[in-house]
Amino acid sequence: MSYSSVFIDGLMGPSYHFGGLSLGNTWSETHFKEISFPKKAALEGLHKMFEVYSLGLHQYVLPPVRKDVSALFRSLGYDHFNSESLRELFSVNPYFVSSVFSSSSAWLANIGHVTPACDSFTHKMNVTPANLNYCFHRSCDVEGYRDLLSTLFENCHDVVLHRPITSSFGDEGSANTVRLSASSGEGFFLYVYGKTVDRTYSHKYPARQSKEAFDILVKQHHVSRKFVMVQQSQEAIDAGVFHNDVICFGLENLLIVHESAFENQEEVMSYVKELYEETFSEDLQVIVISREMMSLEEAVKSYFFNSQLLPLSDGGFHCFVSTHSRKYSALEQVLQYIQSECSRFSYSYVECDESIKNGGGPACLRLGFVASEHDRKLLNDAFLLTQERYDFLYSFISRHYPDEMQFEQLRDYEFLCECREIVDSLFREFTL
Ligand code: SUG
Repeated sequence: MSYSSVFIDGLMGPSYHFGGLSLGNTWSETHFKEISFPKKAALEGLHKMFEVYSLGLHQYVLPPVRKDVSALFRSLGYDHFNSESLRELFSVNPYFVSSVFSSSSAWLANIGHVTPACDSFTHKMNVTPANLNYCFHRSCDVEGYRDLLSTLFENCHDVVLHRPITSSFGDEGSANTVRLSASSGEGFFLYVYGKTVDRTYSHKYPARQSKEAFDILVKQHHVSRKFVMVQQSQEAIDAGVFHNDVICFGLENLLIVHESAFENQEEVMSYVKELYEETFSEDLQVIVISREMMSLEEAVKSYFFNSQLLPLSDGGFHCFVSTHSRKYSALEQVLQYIQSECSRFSYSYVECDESIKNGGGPACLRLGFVASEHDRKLLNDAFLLTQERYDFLYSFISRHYPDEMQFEQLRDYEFLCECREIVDSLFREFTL
């Protein structure tokens, strides 16, 4: 059976802003309260989707998650969402209001896990939404994600959609998974965790992803035996690597990783390579970017490792590097080195500056997985990106989204109601 790649991106919402909500994500901390540009943010994301679609790949687009704001206000102790309760909540703790109106649902790499049918003993695609328990604002998206995923897969009778893993164990979705594969298409997963229950950590930043969540996931999805659990280096987490996709990426038989990504990196990498090669009798190419070539600090600041790697029909890899990464002097050398090691590697630039200011590069913006033709054709067409859909969304966003937003507008009831109305209209346009 043939499998092809599917990419699902979310649209940035109209109240996109910089709330400083993510401890350990140095981007979010740095840009706290800066003026944001919601229209620009949404159009940049849409443009990236169009670039993927233009390469002939299957690209889907989800509207921003629609949150039950009244229920969220009730959970925070207020009977209703109205101008009085908003004013009061904002003066008590603006963090709550910022969390409820955050557009974090656009970072779809965190929406959940998809194990394709070919990698599961069930021979079915298994899907688990992430619990995103680390940050309150992200946990506000979980119900909405579940609804969107159910709608996306509603015609796929063979797909198993699970409940999120218990929130006792942090799970941040596919941002901490790298799916490599053999030429047969069979997958080989790297599950990268930052913490386990039996150790206490006293470092600068807490880790988000727990090993226990992966233990549960492997069992729940009946993942076939080809996977390795790898521990993120605490040094990297403390430098701002809050997800593995900030320091490592890969596809098929290519893995690109910074020297400081994992604990005991050399041993771990030789084990991964050995196991992959033993399993498939094929070579795994591991390209390690040394600190000398790009320091850990520069890896985080440039966000290069969050480039989006795509498979080309001629067997090559194409990488969307953010224009932001270009500002860093080490980038050129890194790209030249990768190309000298892997002749199938090409790249071009995409702009996603607004998203990056909150720590979301090209790869954060998408959930990527492979699906059999049978499963893919059953995905809900309401979300399929086509030229027509792109044109419609482009004009809708250009007409309706606010050009800019000040943090203080989070106390403006009328403004927030307008933002909700924009999301409601988008849902109607998607016929949801
Ligand atoms: O969870 N930023 C997101 C960025 C997610 C990036 N995803 C991946 N690496 N896959 C986060 O930290 C910041 C929101 C704010 O501060 O307003 C935020 O949620």
